[in-house]
Amino acid sequence: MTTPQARPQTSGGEFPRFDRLFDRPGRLRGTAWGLWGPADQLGTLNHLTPERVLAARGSIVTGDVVPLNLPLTEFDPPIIAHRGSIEHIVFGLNDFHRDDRIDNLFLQASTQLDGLRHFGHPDRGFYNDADPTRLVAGQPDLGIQAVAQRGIAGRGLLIDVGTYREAVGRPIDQTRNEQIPVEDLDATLEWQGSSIQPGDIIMIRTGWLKYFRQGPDRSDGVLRSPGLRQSEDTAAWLWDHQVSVAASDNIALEAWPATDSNLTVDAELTGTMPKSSHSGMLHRILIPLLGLTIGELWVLDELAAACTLRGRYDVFLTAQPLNLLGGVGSPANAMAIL
Ligand code: UVW
Repeated sequence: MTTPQARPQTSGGEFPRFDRLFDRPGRLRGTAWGLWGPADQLGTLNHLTPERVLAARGSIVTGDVVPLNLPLTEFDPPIIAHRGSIEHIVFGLNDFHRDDRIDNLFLQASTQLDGLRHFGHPDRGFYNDADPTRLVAGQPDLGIQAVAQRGIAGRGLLIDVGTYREAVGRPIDQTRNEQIPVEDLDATLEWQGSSIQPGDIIMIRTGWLKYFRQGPDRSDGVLRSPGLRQSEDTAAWLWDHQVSVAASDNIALEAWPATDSNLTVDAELTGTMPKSSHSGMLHRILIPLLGLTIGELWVLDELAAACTLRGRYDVFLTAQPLNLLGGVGSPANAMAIL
């Protein structure tokens, strides 16, 4: 089902900008569906062409390796209530042998990748018009195995908006769901002396994970994190830069909860679908309409320190999800090679 290295099927061969997606007819309007073929399962990962992976060699300077993953057991109790904590059982068949297994593993409970099954758009559906009845265990459609069988490797680019905002005297408020506009991302890139190249795996460091790991007061029981602004211009920015993956060190890439969002869906406005914690989420555009793989809870602090020292923010990046047929998400298994 996968279409590795698919070329965009567009008139004239040029890659359409976000606003051009709204010129597309009928069901395709405002979506990337069909751009990489009707059976495509990879979405923006198609930007990671062999030529771009090869060119990413140029980002390796010292060979230092920086893993970007939290422990699988990091959050106990779980950071999102319905994603339980793992139980790791080590046992032996005799005194001189050990095996182990994990029970209750929620694939998005720690540093993760969200695959294309994770969200559909309530008015439009799932990426490439996938049949929702097939998005179940044991079926391949939009499953994370398609990503695992391809692998994620290429040029990674850290966008350290957290440090930039501190440097300009406007620190991000880690205690609330502050919406970070794309203007701040552009300003960060300029401040770093970096620019995004097509196919980049971008890593947006807000500083939230570092703050959260210090154990802030959560006595009101509400999880909040700053993140990308919930607006169409954020989606356009990600699409027009042709990023292959957008990852971050916060809970949802976008601000959480999405209470200040200006994104609406008809199904909720007309009352055919009840509002929920997903109301207003940018996920509903990025994953199903644009086919963007998202990374969350990536550990970016050591990488940020190393990038500051070397004065450059591009790295060679790999992330290898579990080869799980029909998986919705996966531990990211991400690492940067400097
Ligand atoms: C949230 O919903 C907070 O994030 P995700 O489901 O993408 O992990």
